[in-house]
Amino acid sequence: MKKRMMLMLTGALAVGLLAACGTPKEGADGHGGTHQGGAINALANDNGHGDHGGQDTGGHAADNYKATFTFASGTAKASENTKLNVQVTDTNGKAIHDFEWNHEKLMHIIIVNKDLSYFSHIHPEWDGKGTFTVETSFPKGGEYKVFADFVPKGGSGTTLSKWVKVEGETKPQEKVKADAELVKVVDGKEVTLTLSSAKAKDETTLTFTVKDEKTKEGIRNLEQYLGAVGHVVVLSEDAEQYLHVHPANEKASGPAAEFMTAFPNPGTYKIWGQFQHQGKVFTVPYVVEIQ
Ligand SMILES: [Cu+2]
Repeated sequence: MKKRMMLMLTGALAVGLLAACGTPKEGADGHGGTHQGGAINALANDNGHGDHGGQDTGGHAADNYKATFTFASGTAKASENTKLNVQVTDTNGKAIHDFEWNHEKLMHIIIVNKDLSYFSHIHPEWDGKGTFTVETSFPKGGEYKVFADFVPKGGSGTTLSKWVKVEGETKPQEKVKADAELVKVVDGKEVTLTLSSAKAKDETTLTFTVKDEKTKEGIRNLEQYLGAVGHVVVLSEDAEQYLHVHPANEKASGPAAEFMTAFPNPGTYKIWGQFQHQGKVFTVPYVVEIQ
């Protein structure tokens, strides 16, 4: 709420504001940060091609935005409900109040922990005065990355992010390891992921095929989730690259759900597919190796 309500900034990120025009190695989310008046800011240079890949680096200063992430209580503690506030400004500090509806929401927030074993996709409320707010809780102490995904009015898809620190007992970090098999069972569904290419920079189709776990019948009545057949998030293993993914056919209803993306570089990526069936959203995670 107030600037003095500050978040802890991780050492690795206390490197100053990085995202001026075109900083290729920094990826989509302009994760450079600085302590400014006690709040944490993220600066975006992601514009113009927000729907394709995380290599959105060609931003111009005039198109850049900044997000400030704060916890209403000042700090966040593990297992406690915490109010997260997000404010968006242009790079001159002027508050942005107009956002486009995007996949049925004004803002999407994704939160992951350092080893990507934790994933949360939530939607904050807009207070009409400059602040998005959402209540959340973190399972353990440690570092989390918060991504805010939005479309400023007249602008294009923008993703801003920040590592935040949560107080409390931490859990040992595990390596993000590629899955031997891209078949997962979640909530009674068997979901298989196939990639049309495992090569960086290729326009790649991710196909999720959803079957009933027991009968192995394809599920043909997937419901619309956020205005499409599903929602997919892709992050590089260090969470520095947030890939934009869009459905190939929004109106599909299964058993196959196809999404388009492009992996910017070789490496390990985690993919979360989210689908809705019989009123319930289920999330299927995969880890893939891209050449
Ligand atoms: Cu969302």
